[in-house]
Amino acid sequence: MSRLVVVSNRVAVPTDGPAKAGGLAVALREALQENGGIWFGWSGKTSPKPQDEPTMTEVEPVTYATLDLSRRDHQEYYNGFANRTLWPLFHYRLDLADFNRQDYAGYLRVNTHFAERLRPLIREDDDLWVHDYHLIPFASELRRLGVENRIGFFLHTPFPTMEVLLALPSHDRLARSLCAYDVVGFQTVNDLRAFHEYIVHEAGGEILGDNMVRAFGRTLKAEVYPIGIEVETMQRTSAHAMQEPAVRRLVKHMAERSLVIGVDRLDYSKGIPERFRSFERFLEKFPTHQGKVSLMQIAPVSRGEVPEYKNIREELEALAGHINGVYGELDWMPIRYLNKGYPRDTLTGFYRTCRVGLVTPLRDGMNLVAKEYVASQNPHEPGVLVLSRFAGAARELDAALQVNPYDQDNVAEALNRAITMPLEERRERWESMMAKVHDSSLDKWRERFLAVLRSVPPGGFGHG
Ligand code: GDG
Repeated sequence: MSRLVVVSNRVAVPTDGPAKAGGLAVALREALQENGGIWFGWSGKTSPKPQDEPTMTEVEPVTYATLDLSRRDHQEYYNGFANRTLWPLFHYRLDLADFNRQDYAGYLRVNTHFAERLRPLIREDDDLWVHDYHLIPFASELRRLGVENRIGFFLHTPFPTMEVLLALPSHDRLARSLCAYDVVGFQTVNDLRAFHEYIVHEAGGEILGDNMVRAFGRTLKAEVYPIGIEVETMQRTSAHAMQEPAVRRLVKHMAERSLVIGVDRLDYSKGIPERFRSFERFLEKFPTHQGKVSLMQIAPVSRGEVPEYKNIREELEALAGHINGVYGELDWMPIRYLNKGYPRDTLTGFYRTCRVGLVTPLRDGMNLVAKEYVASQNPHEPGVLVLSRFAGAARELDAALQVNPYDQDNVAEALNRAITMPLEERRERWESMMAKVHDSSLDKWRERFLAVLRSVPPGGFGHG
């Protein structure tokens, strides 16, 4: 079988230590190990004068090829266009999106430079799989350099509706470069629908049968591939994690009380301030829970150099302080806000210990935390998932208590229902969700995408 070349913004090089590798990194590494290949992308480091050639790390049968970024490229490509333009725009936050030509030029420059550096490493029959919004123009840059291999793309974030995308000054070029791929994968049918809308109404393209799209002089496949988690591993580790000191400490400390858990990168798309306010509303509306139910929010810092991320951090500190000040007692605090990360195994034990998983993003491509919470539950006594309807995961996890995260009363009522839900209903809902989590496991997601990519005829689906 042909080799696989994975391209992503960050590369999980095993020699950098296993602790950093998340579920996605493990799944992609496994795909590479099956047939051998290359994982190419940014090293995660900046340097004043980055070397021109990628640093190669061989861990048979995989080659990890990484490039450093200059301070300027890091600022314009990563902190700038990727995380201050595309990220907010794709999450429907036009109010936070910064449209800046210099950053856009930096984004294109890094994509071009990366494509030029990868070009000599590509063999004729390699299949390429590019990931996420940082690298949308990557395939068109490779095509310009004469690469005719199969190239697939997976977008981990939502794809916004046409009206939102049109606010991006370079929307045309971006959409055109998406069409340079042979297969484009989205998280949900909503994202695919939004892409179709743009193709038909803005690009003058056509939707053909069998999930094919024709636009900008190319034909490609655009489909839904909901991403998942390593279900069995999660189930196993969550049971073992109950013996971990951190988890035992938590269980002991809880005594007769119940915990609601939130776990998110500290990001405005995750709706954490709205969640804190909804929790306050819950205590106000259902005072019998005061002194008995706490929200434990784990939120490791993310993209700390971007101003909007600094602002949200300050907002959350003030909110948690306010709510704890008003409602807290000597021996009970309503919100435990932990601004740091925990090892993955410990996290699964936390999920299993907490009676409610509160996952309320304002917008999310999928949201793996929702699926991880479900997979980590004790089957005999599962907790309840309260899930935003704006998370991609809501399409599959319809047995969760679905909420509108903007509606504090709605979230407060769902929390009350979750805390008081009888065991039988908890089990029924959990079994239904668990079946869905199994259906879209990380392995299945990867295998399905690669099978479709490998079925693309040599030279692509055709031009025109
Ligand atoms: C993007 C899309 C899409 C969090 N805190 C800790 C920790 N985490 C882990 C979680 C989970 C992962 O980070 C977060 O994944 P999400 O899916 O929830 O969100 P994003 O980071 O925004 O991911 C998203 C995803 O890509 C995949 O396509 O679902 O929509 O935005 O796995 O467990 N892990 C550890 N300690 C922590 O404190 N170890």
